Amino acid sequence: MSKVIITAALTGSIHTPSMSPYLPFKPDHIIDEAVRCHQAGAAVVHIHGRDPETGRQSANTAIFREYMSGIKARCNVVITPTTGGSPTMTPEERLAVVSALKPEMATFNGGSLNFALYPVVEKVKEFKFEWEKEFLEGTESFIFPNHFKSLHHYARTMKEHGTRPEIEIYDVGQINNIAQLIREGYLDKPIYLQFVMGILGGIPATAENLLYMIRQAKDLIGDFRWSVCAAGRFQFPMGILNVLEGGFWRVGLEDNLYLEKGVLAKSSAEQVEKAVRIIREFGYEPATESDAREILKLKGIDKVNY
Ligand code: KMH
Ligand code: ZN
Repeated sequence: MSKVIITAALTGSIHTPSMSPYLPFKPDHIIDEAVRCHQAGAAVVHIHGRDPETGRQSANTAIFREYMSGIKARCNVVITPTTGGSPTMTPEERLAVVSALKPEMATFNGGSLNFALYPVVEKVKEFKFEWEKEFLEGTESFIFPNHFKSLHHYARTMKEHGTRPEIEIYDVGQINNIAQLIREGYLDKPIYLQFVMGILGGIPATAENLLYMIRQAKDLIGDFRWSVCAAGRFQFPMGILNVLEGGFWRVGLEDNLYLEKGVLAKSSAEQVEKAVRIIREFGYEPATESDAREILKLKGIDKVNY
C-alpha cells in the first residue's frame, strides 16, 4: 500500500485556547482549517465541537452541523466527528452527533481509562477563559467511561446509521475489547483502528509500544487498517514509523500544538504539509478522499444528514 490516509484533527478537547492562539474554536476558523488541511493533502478531518465564544468543549449537535455543512459546501473531505467528546460530557451527549448527522465515520473509543491533563496546568502562564483551569485540574479524578454496555450501544447506533467506527485504542488491552466486539458481531469489516499514544492514562508513545500494538492487533483481529496519533512531540516520529509499517497517520492541533521544537503550528495544515513532505521522501503518496472512502468502505457523502 503506497497510499497513506492523512487525517487532520483540527481542535480536539484536550488543548485549551490559552495554550495556543492558533487553536481554532470559532466555526469559520474550523471550517477554514478543514479546507486548508484538505488542500494540503488530508483525506479526512476529525472535529470536536467548541463553544464559539469561549472555546469550551461542546456536544451541541447544531454546532457540529454548522461545521460539517460548512465544510461540505467547500470540499469533499471525509469528516469524522468525535464521540469521545470531552471529560465533562455524558456518553449519551457524546453519541448524539451520530444520530443527528449520520456521518460517514465517527470515533469509537475502545475502552475506559484514566484521562489526565492536570500536569499541564502549571505550564500555562495565563488563562484567557475561566473554565480552562478548572477543566484541566478536574481531570485528576477523571475516568473516561467506555464499558462494554456502552460500547455495545455505540456500535449498534453507528451500524444503524451506516457510520464507520474509527476505533480509538489508547492501550494494548483495548485491542482485546475490540476482538470481543467483533466476535459478538457488533463491529464489521473493514476494522479501522486509531492508535492514540502518549495520553497520561494510556500507553506511552514509544516505537516498541507501537510495534507491539500492531502485532497484538494482527494476532487478535487479523485483518484491519490502522492509523496512529501521538501526543505532542511524538506526533512525527510515531507517524513516520507507522507509515513504514503500513499504517496511516493523523496530525493536527488536537494532538500537538507545535510544528517543531519551540515553534507553534499556525494551522493543522502546516503539520499536514510536513507529513506529506516526509511520506513523499519515502515513496508514498497521500490518499485522496476518494481513496479513503474506498479503503475504509465508507457509505459516501451523499448519505449523510448534513
Ligand atoms: N482526543 C484524543 C485523545 C475522540 O475524539 O473520540 C483521541 C480522540 C478520540 O480523538
Ligand atoms: Zn478527538
